[in-house]
Amino acid sequence: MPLRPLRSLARGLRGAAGPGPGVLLSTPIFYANAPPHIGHLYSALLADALHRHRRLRGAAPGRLSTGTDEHGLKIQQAAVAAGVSPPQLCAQVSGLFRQALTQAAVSFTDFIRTSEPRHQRAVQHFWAALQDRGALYKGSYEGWYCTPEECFLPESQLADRRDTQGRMCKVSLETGHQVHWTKEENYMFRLSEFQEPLQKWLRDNPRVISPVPFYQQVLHWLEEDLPDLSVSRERSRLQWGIPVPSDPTQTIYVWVDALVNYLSVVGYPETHSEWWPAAHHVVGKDILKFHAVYWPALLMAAGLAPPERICVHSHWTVHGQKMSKSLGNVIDPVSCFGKYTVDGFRYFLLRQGVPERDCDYYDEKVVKLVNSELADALGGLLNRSTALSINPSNTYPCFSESCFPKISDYDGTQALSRASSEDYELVASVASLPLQVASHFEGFQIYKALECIALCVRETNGFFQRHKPWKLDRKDPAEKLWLDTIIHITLECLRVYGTLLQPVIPNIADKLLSRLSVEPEERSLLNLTFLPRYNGKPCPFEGRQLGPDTGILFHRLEKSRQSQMENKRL
Ligand code: ME8
Repeated sequence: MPLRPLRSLARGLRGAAGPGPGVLLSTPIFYANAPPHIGHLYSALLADALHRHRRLRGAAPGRLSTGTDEHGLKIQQAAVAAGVSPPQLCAQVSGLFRQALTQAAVSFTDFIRTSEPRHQRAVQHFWAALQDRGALYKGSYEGWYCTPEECFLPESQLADRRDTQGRMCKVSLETGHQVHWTKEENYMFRLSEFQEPLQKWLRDNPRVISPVPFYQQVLHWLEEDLPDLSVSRERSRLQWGIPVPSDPTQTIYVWVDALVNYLSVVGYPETHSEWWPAAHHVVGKDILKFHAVYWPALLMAAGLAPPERICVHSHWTVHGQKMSKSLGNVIDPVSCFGKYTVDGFRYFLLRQGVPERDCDYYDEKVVKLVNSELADALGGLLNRSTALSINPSNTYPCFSESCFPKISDYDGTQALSRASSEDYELVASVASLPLQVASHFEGFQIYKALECIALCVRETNGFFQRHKPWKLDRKDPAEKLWLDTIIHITLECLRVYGTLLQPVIPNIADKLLSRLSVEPEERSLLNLTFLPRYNGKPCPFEGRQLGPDTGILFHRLEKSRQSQMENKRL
């Protein structure tokens, strides 16, 4: 049976995913015109899990930035509609985002609001750098402007529709939002000059955009025409924004303003070089062009390097439909925390969300997944393996080499050996799990990491079930050795799962590791050695008293009343 040597595990972890320099991880900054929904939360959770995983791997301290995008016509109009001033609307909505992300245990180190003076300074400095380097010119611009998307759209991205009064109008093909003909004097950015430098940047850095289909999509865009970009609006039309430094009749385009947030958080223009360009942006596919075409070009034009990495994810739909205020199907994350707990909901989004494709949300799916994987499989395993009936001393029991000899030493003659080939397979799977998980995190495939862990949890339940430790007689010395070995292996597996799950379900992982009496300094991914006794090394946990919290790890969720009723109606 091919087995991976367990010894190489720690070395492998250090090599493939060991300590690295600190990076700035970022979420998009969210428009402050409406409260957060689960799509925003998903972006933030992906970034948070990556940030926590890096920290556990012993990388130099990094940063995780998030915040709110507060300028532009969209916000100006939303404030008018709400009967409040733009600053009032922004303060209120920004507070909701901060609260929801904090409640979700997103471990952000920076929260930026684009209305802050530090950001205004950074944007104006960035603008001046573009101007000094000849990247801007004044021109007359006309085209179809889509306010909800805050950009001009070419004819190829438009369709003809009738509005609510039956009049013909033009709408964005992708979002269905109405566009308006706009003609004005603007500052233009020489984007067209960056077509080749952008292509070269992508060719030289094939891993800069993940997953691969999005990388290819950007390369494809760069084969098409790349016209110059309008980067300001007339102040008479847009007052809620940062003025162009040398021309108070113009307001800086909201996307230039917003993208510079990634520099403002690291102290541009003074201290950014401590971090830049070690920036990893997590973004939704809807804003890929802004991050993978406009942003790197703007940076190059201002004399800075493009970001190191762009991690792109697709969208959540709800019952197969796009989430929208008008459809009334927007899912509020805070109510989800109430229904499924913070960790339950974090687990669901990260386990089910696949960056390459859109994912559909419905309540029953959350209940089913979280009950089966967190309550039954993981919680059940902990509960069964720590039950006082089979482990009355409530300690981490000892491993016996004679019951579970190392495969290379095993000649089939040891009388006490009770291990089967499936057991050795389990040990091999769990031994290789930390490396697998690290490589899935590296590849921005957190859902795959969770899939691998869930599979191992299932295998461990199978191991426990197969050997029925509750039937072994603790008074018989030979049986006791085997009983303790079964529990030892199970707790070792649980220790690995708890350690690996910390970036995704920090509260549950903490409870699990505390129950196993794993100290905070023993929870790093760097020193994670599974089942050292199997390799003839001492196990620091053997004989330790288990933690005092014997409560249920995760309570099964009830199906919500509403979804029960919906099911009956179907
Ligand atoms: O675009 N599913 O802000 P925004 C998954 N302010 N993720 C979703 C989603 C969905 N259904 N809907 C939104 C903006 N998102 C700009 C960004 S950055 C310099 C400026 C996530 O409030 C996804 O990450 O519209 C998307 O890119 C982001 O929220 C857009 O948020």
